[in-house]
Amino acid sequence: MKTVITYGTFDLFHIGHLNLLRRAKELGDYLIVAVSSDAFNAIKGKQCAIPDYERMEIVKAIKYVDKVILEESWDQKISDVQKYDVDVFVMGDDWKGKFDFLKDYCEVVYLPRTEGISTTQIKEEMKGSM
Ligand code: C2G
Repeated sequence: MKTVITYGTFDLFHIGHLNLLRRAKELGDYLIVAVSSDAFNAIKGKQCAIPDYERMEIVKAIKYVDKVILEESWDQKISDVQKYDVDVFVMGDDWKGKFDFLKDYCEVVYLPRTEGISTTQIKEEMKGSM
């Protein structure tokens, strides 16, 4: 069984997130998604519209996703890859190169982002329409 892992905030879940998860699952048989906790997002400088336990539930409901874990720090990836015997680490290519240190532990794949959609853009558009 080929295990794939990816990490993200997945706030205001949108088609860019879905495209990423679908393509990540196509790279293996079992997809683990680490969803950033609210506390970790504060470290990332991200203010989420949706709390972490709801973002986890939404990601859990996606048919491509087999397991959801919490992402609580930048430093958990190596231990996650070892703990879950991960074969492939996947991220959107806005992160290209940032996680190449994982190449010592698993395959590292950066997938093209979905153009024209982002959580920030959704928030801006919502603000504009109020
Ligand atoms: N994504 C995408 N296309 C978009 C928007 C996002 O492919 N239009 C991808 C991102 O590249 C990422 C995933 O969807 O792989 C989740 O995006 P975010 O929720 O914005 O994740 P981020 O805040 O970048 O957190 O340790 C890694 C971080 O937790 C990543």
